[in-house]
Amino acid sequence: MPTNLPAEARHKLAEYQAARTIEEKMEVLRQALSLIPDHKGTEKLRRQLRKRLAELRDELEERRAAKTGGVSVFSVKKEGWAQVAIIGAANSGKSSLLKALTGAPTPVADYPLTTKRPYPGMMIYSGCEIQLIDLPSILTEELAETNLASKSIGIARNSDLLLIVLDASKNPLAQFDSIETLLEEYGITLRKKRYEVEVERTDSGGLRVVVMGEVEGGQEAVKTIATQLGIRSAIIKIVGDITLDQLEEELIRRPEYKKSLIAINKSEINPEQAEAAARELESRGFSVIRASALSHQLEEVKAQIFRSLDMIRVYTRKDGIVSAKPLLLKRGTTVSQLAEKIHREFVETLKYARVWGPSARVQGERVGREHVLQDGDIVEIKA
Ligand SMILES: Nc1nc2c(ncn2[C@@H]2O[C@H](COP(=O)(O)OP(=O)(O)OP(=O)(O)O)[C@@H](O)[C@H]2O)c(=O)[nH]1
Ligand SMILES: [Mg+2]
Repeated sequence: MPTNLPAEARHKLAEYQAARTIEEKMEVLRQALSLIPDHKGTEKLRRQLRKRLAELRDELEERRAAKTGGVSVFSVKKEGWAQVAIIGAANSGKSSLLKALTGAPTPVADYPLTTKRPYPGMMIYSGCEIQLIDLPSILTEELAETNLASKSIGIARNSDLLLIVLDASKNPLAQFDSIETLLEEYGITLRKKRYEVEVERTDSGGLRVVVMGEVEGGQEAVKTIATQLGIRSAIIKIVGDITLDQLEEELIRRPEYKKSLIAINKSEINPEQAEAAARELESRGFSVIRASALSHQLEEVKAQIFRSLDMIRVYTRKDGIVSAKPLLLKRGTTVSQLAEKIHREFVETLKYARVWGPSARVQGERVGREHVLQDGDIVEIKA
């Protein structure tokens, strides 16, 4: 077992999986933490659990505020077709970018930790409304976690894209590494995983392991880890190659993949450093853009945000008239998913659709429910 935990701690973690209410979960986590010995090998797990605890505490606070009719300053109403969360270390220029990209009023100042709550703004790009949310810094200038980090990350978790802002005039790579580490501790990964683990609990029948790929230690090792975590009866499907450390992480707390775009801001102050950092991050497979919130030439930043969302624009047509504004949809959306998005009842009555544009073989082609749409399509739904 990778982290080498005592049995009682393991059992507590298993109980956590089964806990239903927030209070229960918090109690079990507190107990688990007290049972995990304090040494190098358990450091990461302890940090992850403490963060989970912080998030649960935030959730509880929000619920209590909602019950008494209060509105938390930390809730943001989703507007527009997609949400982009702006995150980064203090003073990197997040608020300045929000202002420059959307015109929304948000406090900007030359001292750190100015932003104390989320500020939304609407970015218009080629007819699409995309909500950007400026968030309190998750790290100080010295790269220590701030006390609002869990709240900011909570909002980031629910967004479609993270715009990670680095300060080119300081130490952009160190900032990025600290941000990535902190996000991982909060269960968010910026790297697409090469494997997929699915646990389907069953009432009886013991453990069944289905592997399509290479698992360190083979099926027996998977069963051992699962049993130790209190999973006794389940079908565990693993697709791809995975180490036991990764498997354990998936079972204790599955990291969630988030799309990201890195903006190296203030790049006009130190263009060489900005360029070097950009190249390094690109070589690690990330999308990077050099930016300057002061330059106000942010068309390229807008375009890149739009591309990074990886969404498609689809226009609807009714009685021969094409909608002025497109709908923004996830790549891979089908005709029936589009119908559902327009109106729930539409899905049931949907007969066929006609499509003009990139996904049509002939213009005005008649297609079925499973037809996959492409950017720029015009669709008329026949119900
Ligand atoms: N030279 C230069 N200064 C910038 C740029 N972007 C922001 N600034 C300045 O950097 C300082 C911090 O900007 P903010 O936008 O408040 O930074 P923030 O990331 O929101 O910081 P906090 O919310 O305070 O943690 C301000 O003095 C801005 O004017 C840029 O591209 N170039
Ligand atoms: Mg700010």
